[in-house]
Amino acid sequence: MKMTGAQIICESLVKEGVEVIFGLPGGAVIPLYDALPQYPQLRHVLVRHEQGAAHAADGYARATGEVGVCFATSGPGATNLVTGIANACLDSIPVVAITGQVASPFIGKDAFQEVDTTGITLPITKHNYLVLDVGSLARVIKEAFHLARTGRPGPVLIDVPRDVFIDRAEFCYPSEVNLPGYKPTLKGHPPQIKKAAKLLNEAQRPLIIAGRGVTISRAYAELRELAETAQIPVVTTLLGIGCFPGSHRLSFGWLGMHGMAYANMAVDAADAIIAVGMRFDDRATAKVSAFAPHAKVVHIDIDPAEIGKNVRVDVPIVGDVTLVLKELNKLISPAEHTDWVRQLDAWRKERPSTIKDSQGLLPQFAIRQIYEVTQGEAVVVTGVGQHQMWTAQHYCCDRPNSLISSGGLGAMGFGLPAAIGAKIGRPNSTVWCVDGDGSFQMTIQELATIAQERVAVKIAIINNGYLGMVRQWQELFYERRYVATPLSGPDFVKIAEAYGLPALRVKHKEEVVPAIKQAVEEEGPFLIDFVVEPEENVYPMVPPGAALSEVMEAPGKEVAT
Ligand SMILES: Cc1ncc(C[n+]2csc(CCOP(=O)(O)OP(=O)(O)O)c2C)c(N)n1
Repeated sequence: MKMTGAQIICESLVKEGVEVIFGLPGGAVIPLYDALPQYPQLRHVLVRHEQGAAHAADGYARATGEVGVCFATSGPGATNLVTGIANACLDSIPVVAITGQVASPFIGKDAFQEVDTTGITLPITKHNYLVLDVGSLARVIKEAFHLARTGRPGPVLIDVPRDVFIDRAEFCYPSEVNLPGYKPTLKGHPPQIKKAAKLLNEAQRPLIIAGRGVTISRAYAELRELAETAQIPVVTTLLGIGCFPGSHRLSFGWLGMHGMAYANMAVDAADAIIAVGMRFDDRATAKVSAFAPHAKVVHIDIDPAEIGKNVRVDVPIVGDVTLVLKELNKLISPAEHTDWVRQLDAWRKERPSTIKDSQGLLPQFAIRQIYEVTQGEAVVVTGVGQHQMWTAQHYCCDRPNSLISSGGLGAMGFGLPAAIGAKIGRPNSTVWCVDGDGSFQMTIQELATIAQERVAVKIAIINNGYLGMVRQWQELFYERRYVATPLSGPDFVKIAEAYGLPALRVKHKEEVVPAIKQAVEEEGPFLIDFVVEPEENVYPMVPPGAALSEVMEAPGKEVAT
C-alpha cells in the first residue's frame, strides 16, 4: 500500500519501538505532525524551545537505554536543536532527530526558514541524512536507529524536505541494514586481552577507571567480577558514576578536576590502569603529561579513534566492553592487593568528602539531604556548574543511569528538559533536577512543558545569585574580579506558581528536610528554591593546567594523617 512520507516515518518509528517524541512544529513539518494522530502509540511531548526537545530526548535515552527521538522544523527549529545534538554527540547518547527542510525545489535558494541543516550538524552527529526521495525514507530510518544505538552510540539527524513528507511510496520496513563501511569491532583481539591480563596479574597497584562505556554496554556484572576477583579498586569518570556501586568497598569515587582527592591520588600512584569505556577527557586527566606517571595503561574502547588520542596506551583493546571483560575475566588470577587497598582507604580517611559545619545554608548540605531523604533511590539530573559537581560528590549512586549530567559539552540548560525526558522514560522513579539559578534560567520555559504534560519532576534550584563556577574561577585565578557573574533572577517560587506548579523557598538549614519531604510526597511536580551561601566553592579542585596530584583542598580544611 502506498503511504505518504509522513506516514512512512511514523510507521518506521513504531517499528523501532519508539513511544515518545519531543518536539515543536513549524511550516516544514506540518505534514509530519498531521500524520501523528493516526499513530496514538506515539506520544508527542510539546516543548517550548527545540533545545529542550533535544535535551529531553537525550535525558530519555540516558534514563532508559533506548534511542531518544526529537522533531523540529526547518531553519530556526533545526538550529535550536544544535546544542542538544552536540551534547548527545560528546556524551555518546543515542538520539534520532528528524528535521523538516524547505521543499526540495527551494533548496539552495535561501528560501524562507532554510538553513543547511546537514552541513551545520555534520561535525556533531554520528551521521546525518538529507532525504530527497520518499522511496528511501524507510531505509534511512532503519539505518539511523541502527547507527544511533550500535557501536559507540551517538545522535543521527534526518533532514526531510516538506514535499518528501507529502510524496507517496510503497512502505516496506527493511529487516536488515546494509552498511558495508560500518562494522564496529565487538570482539577484542585475543592476544591483546592476554597481554592485558598479564599486566594486571603482575601489577602491585592496579586500578580500574570505568567510564560511560560500561553503562552503554551494560557490563556491570563483568566489571564487578574483574574488580572483586583481583581486588582491584575502581574509580569512575563523571559519566561513569553509578556503573560500579558507589557504596562498594572497592569504589573510590570519581577522578578529575573536582573528583575526590583520593581517586586522583590513586591514579597518580597506580602501577597499572585498566581504562574501561572512557576517553581520557581533559577534565578527567588534568595535565596529560603528568597523568598516571607510574602506570602501564590498558584501554578498552569500542571506538578505535579514542585509542591513543589523548593518553599514551600500552595495551589497546578495541571492542565492546562486556565482551572484552568476559574474555579478560577468564584470564585474571584471584589476588588480594591488601596493602594497596589499605593505602587507598587511608587516603580516603585523610581526605573525606565531608561537609563543613556552617550556620548558613550550604549547597552541599541541601544536596546531601536530597540523597538522605530519597535514600539514594532517585534519578538525579543536573545543570552545569558548581551544583553539578556538588551533586556528583554528595549524591552517592549505587545504580547506573541514576546521575544524568552533561559531561563533554557542559551545557547549561540541560537539567530541566533532560529531567523531563528522564521522568517520561522512567515514570516509576523519583526524578530530581538539581539546577543552578543560571542554568535553570537557560531553559526555564520548559516549566510549561512540565505543567502541560503533567511531568512529576522535582526541582531543586541551588540559588547562589551567581554564575557560580565562573565566579569561583574569578575568585581563585582572577583576583576576585567578578565580571558578569553576579546574576539576578526572577522570584522562582512565583514563576513556578505562574506556571501552575507548587513551590517553596528555603533559606535555613532546618527547613531543608521538611521541604524535600513535602516535594517527594506531592504527587506531581514541585520546585524548591534553595537560597544558599553565595560564595561557597567546590573543592577539591585540580587547578587548570595542573596535574591530578596537585589537588587543592578547601582553605582551612585539615587533612587528617
Ligand atoms: C551554555 C553555557 N554557557 C556558558 C557556560 C559556562 N559556564 C560554566 S558553569 C557556569 C555557571 C553556571 O551557573 P549556575 O547554573 O548558576 O550554577 P552554579 O555554578 O552557580 O552552581 C557557566 C556560565 C556553559 N557551561 N554553558
